[in-house]
Amino acid sequence: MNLPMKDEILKRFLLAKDTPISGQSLADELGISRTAVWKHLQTLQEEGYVFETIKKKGYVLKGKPDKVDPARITSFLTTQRFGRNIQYLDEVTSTQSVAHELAREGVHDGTVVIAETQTMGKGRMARPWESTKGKGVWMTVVIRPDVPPSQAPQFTLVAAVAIVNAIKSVCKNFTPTIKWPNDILINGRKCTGILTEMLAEMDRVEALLIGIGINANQQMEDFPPELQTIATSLSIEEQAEINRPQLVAELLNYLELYSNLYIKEGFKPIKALWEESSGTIGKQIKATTLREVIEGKAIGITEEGVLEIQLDNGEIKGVYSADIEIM
Ligand code: BT5
Repeated sequence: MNLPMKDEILKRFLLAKDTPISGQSLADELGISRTAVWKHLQTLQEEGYVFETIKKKGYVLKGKPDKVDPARITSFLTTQRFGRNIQYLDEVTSTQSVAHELAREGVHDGTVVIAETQTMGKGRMARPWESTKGKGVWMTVVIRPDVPPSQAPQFTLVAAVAIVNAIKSVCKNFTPTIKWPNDILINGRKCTGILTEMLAEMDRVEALLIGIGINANQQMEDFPPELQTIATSLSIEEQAEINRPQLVAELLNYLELYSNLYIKEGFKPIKALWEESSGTIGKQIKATTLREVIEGKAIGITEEGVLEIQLDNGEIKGVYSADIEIM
């Protein structure tokens, strides 16, 4: 697959390591003008790549945009509220815990907590979440929608749709799919998990904490053995380095767009977007809930985001939360 010209240039610098590459040789090799080469280098610099000029020899790539610091994220943001307040931490137990504290202190809708690594990253039901340092997106977005607690699970689906679109805007070599309710898969392997937690009163959500973990730049050996058969990263699938700040910003751009859409028009438009990217609907599945194991065909989600499974005897069961195995 042909890469965009800017990425072709970047790839050559990554391969050349410390050997300088001249603007003229790039222009000749790629069949473009030296001015065009220079413009692409400018764009790469704006994205956080650092080039050193070596007299009479050319350029060497000296730095990559490898931190998810707020300045880099903000340079790609188009939002009004989401990501306009970012708490950036090098190491944290879990971004969810920090977000809980901030939410209780009353931070604004769209506040983000993001870290380079988590020492106690968590999935649903306190399962551990592997958060390799500097390689993924480990973040929590605090949102404050004016909805009853019963609608909170729908925000996992809003987030899933936003994540799929953000991934599609930075990766071109594959199509991610959503596995109900909270996983994003690439070719059957998990690249993203979502954990939605809530601070609420009886009839009103005070804050939703949308925890998102995306494997961005891990290579297979970065994963512990037990994940090597079930997990993947965007970089492995795209065969390129992922610009994490750009990915985070795209995600926040889409998350604001879709939560606004949800607040304005309800779940219906989100449901349609979700179904377009679903890898669950139409499949034979096994759903393990806290109470039972249900096997059947996933036939759709309801207006509430509940998964409907048709059993062999024709009966339809609705599932609010479960672990899904696609058969
Ligand atoms: C999830 O739970 O998938 C939700 C993960 C949410 C993580 C984010 S990171 C930022 C924020 N802060 C946190 O502390 N958490 C959130 P669940 O569906 O229960 O899946 C958990 C299972 O996924 C584990 O039992 C492993 O089998 C697998 N797993 C763990 N780490 C993984 C990784 N990096 N990539 C793929 N699979 C992983």
